[in-house]
Amino acid sequence: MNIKTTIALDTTFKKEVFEGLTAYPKYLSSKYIYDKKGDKLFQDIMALPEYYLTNCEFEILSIHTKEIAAHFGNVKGGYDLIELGAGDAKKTKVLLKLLSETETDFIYKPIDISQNAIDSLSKKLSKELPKVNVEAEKGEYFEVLERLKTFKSRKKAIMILGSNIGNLLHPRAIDFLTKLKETMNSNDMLFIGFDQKKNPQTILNAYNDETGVTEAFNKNLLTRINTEMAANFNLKNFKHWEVYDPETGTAKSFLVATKAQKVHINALDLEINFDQWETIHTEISQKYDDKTVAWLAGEAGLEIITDFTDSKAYYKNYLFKK
Ligand code: AVJ
Repeated sequence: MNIKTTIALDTTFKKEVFEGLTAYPKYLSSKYIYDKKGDKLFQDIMALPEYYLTNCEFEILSIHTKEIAAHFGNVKGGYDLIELGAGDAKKTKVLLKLLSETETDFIYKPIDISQNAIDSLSKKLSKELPKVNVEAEKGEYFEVLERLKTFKSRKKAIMILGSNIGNLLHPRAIDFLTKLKETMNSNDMLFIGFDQKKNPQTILNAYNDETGVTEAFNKNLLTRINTEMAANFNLKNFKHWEVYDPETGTAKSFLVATKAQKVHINALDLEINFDQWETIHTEISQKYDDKTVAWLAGEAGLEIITDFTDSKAYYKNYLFKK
């Protein structure tokens, strides 16, 4: 290996871009969509009429607030309400409000990969829900899980909303759930949102909006490579493409090269060849049913206590214990 290669692959982002774009078929990880612009585009997606997930989960948390709070309990010594990927906590606020009104002893620990999100959330919560004790942290899921292991003594309720788990293929989801379980004590709770299988057209529309917000979101991967790795992707030469397999429940996003082209990535000292109609697979958004969630839980050694759904049964939040 020459020195240049060692320097060029100095971040995981670069390493993964190198791996994914020199593989066949090509792929990139959706976790890299989320820089400042990607965060904003995802906010825009959540406001799309086609993107039903957010409203459904909001409805679930609004209707079943009391029941969810009762499951978390109001224990002596209090508990930590840990939210992984909290974002703007729009949905969680409904629950926080109730917990605060019922004088539940808890600390809200929102965790997000975006420092931006963490800062504005802490500020907003101190104004809107001043009685809630907030300790926000920046961090990645798995890195945070490691940290969670170290405070095993206090009761925990862990929340993961937004069907974020859907970005993981089943084996990785099982691995994730297993690691979560390993951080839990027997009275800890785990509350996770899983988007459900439904009319395939409804799902396709959610990931293929007319206005092109999802396309811009998907293409932000290329924009990031352009700006952070001095590359020359021409966004116009790629088309956003979504497929959904109703049998497996897997929605997949692609960027398809509409013409043959070469792209140069300076920071990686790499030239990438695209044939016409060659693909880059960028994201999976897995859809679930009860059988699949029960299987995942079983593989991870978790028990389903109950689940909550919206009026259209588009979405479900499951409550697990160890
Ligand atoms: C944030 C992973 C839940 O897969 O539905 C939205 C991301 N991608 N539109 C999802 C996303 C395209 C979203 N998650």
